[in-house]
Amino acid sequence: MSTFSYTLSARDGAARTGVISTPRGEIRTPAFMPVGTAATVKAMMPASVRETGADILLGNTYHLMLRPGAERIARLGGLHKFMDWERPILTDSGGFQVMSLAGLRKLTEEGVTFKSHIDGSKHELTPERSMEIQALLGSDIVMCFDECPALPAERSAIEASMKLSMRWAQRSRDAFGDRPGHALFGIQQGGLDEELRGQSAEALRSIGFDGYAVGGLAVGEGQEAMFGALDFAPGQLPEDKPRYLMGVGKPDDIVGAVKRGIDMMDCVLPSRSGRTGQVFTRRGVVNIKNARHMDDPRPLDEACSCPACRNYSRAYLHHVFRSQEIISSMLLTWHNLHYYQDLMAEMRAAIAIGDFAGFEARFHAEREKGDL
Ligand code: PRF
Ligand code: ZN
Repeated sequence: MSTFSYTLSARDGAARTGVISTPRGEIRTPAFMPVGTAATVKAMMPASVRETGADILLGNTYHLMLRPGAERIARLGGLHKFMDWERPILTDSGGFQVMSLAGLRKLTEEGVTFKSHIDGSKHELTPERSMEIQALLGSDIVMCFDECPALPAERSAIEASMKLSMRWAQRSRDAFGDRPGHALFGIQQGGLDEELRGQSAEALRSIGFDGYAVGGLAVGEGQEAMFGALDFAPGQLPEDKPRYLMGVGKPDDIVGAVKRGIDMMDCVLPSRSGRTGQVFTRRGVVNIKNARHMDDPRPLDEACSCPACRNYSRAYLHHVFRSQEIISSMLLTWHNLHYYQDLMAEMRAAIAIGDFAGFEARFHAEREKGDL
């Protein structure tokens, strides 16, 4: 059985392109991972998600442990079979979602106890239980159990939280054990502070992981501050392992992150926005709800080859959105995911030929033209 590996094939400045090989298939990097929180990428069939160009999906420990339960998914043959996605799945470890979604919660050295946002029932997550749940799900890329404050926060709070997450990273490593073909990623914390980020990176490197995430960003600091941290954070992590920026972001965030050395990203934005009528195009954001689309025979994005753009007018998409037809969520989500995957493919191609600067200039120039 082949195991997990990362091959870097080209770099352009700090930007990199390569391939992560797993027993369930290859992940071309930079990669965007659509979010399939509840064992579905909402409004999309798995084969359609694949058609947009996705190599890997993200799933969530927090949601799946609460409903339908990790043991149940394991009895039913694991998450891949359960949701009919046979390619790689990365699962987040739950701590971040507990802190942002759960009701009453209590954080201790041991882990976190919390009340479910679904029915108020009481649960506990620890590094050990998170590793157990992610193994029950059959996740290909398992994330360490971590925790982070929203920004802005006191340096002392960021430091204490980072150090706790590093102790949890060691416990995650110990509990994960040796699982050929499955990877465990560490998560760097430390807010916007270069020294704390450096200490966190050092702690993770000395434990040793198959990949490294930059956590604790996109938590209220704004793009400029996030880019400021990304000017040093990826460079503190091992070069020969994938680097994953968690929970990012808008198309321009993604371009800026790749430019600074990030290889993987995930975000609910393209799928969630598809359901609220917000559409990402090469000319910027379009709101399909707007009355100006009512008589418009043109596609959403002239350069897009997704079914929403190939087969339908803006007038139709406006109509089904206004009528709250289910196909509206399906088509807009498909388009948004397709747009994100095209963006990743364009960046991979640009890095491969050493023209990321040219790509970036065209990306911004097209957006500046605006829609219409
Ligand atoms: N840690 C984990 N998941 C996350 C984050 C984190 O810091 C973020 C921060 N943007 C999103 N998702 N485990
Ligand atoms: Zn499209």
